[in-house]
Amino acid sequence: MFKLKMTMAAVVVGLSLTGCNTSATAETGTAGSTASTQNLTAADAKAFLTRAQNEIAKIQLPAAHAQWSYATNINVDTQAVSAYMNEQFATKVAALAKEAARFNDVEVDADTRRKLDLLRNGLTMPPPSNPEKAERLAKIGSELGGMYGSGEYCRDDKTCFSLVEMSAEMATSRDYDTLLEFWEGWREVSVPMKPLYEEQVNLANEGAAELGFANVSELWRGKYDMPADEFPQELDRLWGQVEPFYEALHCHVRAKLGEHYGTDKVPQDKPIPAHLLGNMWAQTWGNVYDLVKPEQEMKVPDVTGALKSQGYDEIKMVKQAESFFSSLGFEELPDTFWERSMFEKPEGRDVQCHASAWNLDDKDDLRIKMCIQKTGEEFNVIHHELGHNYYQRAYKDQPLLYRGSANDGFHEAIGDTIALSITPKYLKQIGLIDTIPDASNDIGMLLQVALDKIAFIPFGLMVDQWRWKVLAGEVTPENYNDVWWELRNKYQGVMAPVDRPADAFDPGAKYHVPANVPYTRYFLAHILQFQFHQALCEIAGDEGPLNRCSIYGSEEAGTALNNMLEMGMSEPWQNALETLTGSPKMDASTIQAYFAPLKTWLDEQNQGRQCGW
Ligand code: X8Z
Ligand code: ZN
Repeated sequence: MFKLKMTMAAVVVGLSLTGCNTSATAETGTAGSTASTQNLTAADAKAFLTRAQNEIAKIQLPAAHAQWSYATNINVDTQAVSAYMNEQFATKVAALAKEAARFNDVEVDADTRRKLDLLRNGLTMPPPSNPEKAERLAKIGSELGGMYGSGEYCRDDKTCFSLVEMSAEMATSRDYDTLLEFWEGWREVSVPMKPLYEEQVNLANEGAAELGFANVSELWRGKYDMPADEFPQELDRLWGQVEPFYEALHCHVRAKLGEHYGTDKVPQDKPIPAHLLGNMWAQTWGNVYDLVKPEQEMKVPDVTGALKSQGYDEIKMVKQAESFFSSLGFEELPDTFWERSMFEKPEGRDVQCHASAWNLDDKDDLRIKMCIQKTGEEFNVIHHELGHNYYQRAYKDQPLLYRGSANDGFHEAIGDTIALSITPKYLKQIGLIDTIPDASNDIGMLLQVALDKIAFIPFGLMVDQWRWKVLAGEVTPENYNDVWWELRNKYQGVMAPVDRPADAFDPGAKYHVPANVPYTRYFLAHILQFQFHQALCEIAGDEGPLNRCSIYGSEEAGTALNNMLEMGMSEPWQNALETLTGSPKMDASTIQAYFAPLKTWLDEQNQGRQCGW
């Protein structure tokens, strides 16, 4: 759909602008009024949708180019143009969304109703119809994005560090104080975001109310082919399936970190200090594998080392990822992808390094934007981004309102699903390792995967637990930071390593908060990718355990995957899921099956330990 054409950045378009199409807004601003709905027919609805999609298509193209220019070159000029284009785009869509509401009581076929609904709830941060407010909302969106993208931490002696540099330190340093310095340092960037964020919430809630939503929280929760109020229970159900496993992992990791840093630094009855887990946000823990690995020697492929010793550069990493998709039967990426993508952090200008994938023209202008680091972790991110690109290309011939993923979790799951096939078997096939470790090494390999995938799940859940409360006005600015840490504690068992200053706005130090990218999608993706992987392994005829399966080279698996991708969002996500997996239900039991031997091992390790926090 329109907001998804750039996967992440499109969301930014969807949110940050406003528009000034005041006259359009004023004319159509009487959504649902009796006067405007009289005598409307199903044919009127279809005609309206044709016009709406044409109008959106026309404006989304220049908006996308403006957004790309800004994200790859942050300066005062690109910021002004992107804010303006975002404003135009969002105002247009908001006006059309109000027009769509005129058909609420008109009897129309299911396809027409679905498109009208998608139009109504398509924006992420809908602008109010008041043009000054719409303009302000767009400006705030661009400004917050710029503050994050150009953010850096400087020491008193004026040596400065980018997020990329600090992330590399967080991954590799084992020095408590260095980790703490960078952890605190990066969180200085978000302090000035707070008043802007607060203002943005209020403006977008005004826009949501004009569209008939109680608030933006309801709008966000309402995008899942089920009532908005039932969706959180669905998430609770899934989290309940994973929680015991997460607690076992947490218990083991805390014990091992306690051995390394001392139990005075890592108390064994409290949440884990957030700076010790190998990641700026403690969202993935794979980088501390060496501290928590089994005592018995285990061979776990060192992808970072292999990439280095084989002289992989950024382009070669992307080519290798492309070739996986090609082996499944997907067409190669176009020349323009290679010409226009940003693979490296350019010298001498600020850019938005947070990885994203784009389709600027909804046809073939596919690109990724990354500041690729030559690590195994980033090799996975490349697959993640290409998954977005192949999805975008698969649904490009759908009507504009159906150009998007079945639900947003699907978009985030595709590349990760492919990356789950980066198993020793595959690494040997492409020559990155020489021998496939035998089954006695599986616990090590499962632990490595779990540190990234299982550790992520509660983080993927808590970010929007916070935002939904904020967007619904249940949490007010005085409590933004405290509630953030309450949720970090509750779901992740992670705590701030030091008392946070009164003006801290720690949520703003996570990209998706200033960028307004909803986050529940990643929680869903972490459940879905295991379901997809299992289904594809079965289709590919790989009968080994799931953690050893690779679908590399299986055109049957590729075809099955493509059949789902091509549907875009033309049907409820439950149907898309059923198309690939045979079941319409999201289900974490595949995760339980995938990691079952590790769970047994963790439970043994944890015997005699006091778990929980
Ligand atoms: O933001 C991303 C992708 C782009 S959609 C790199 N991810 C989340 C994050 O980095 O926080 C992927 C997993 C979680
Ligand atoms: Zn993504």
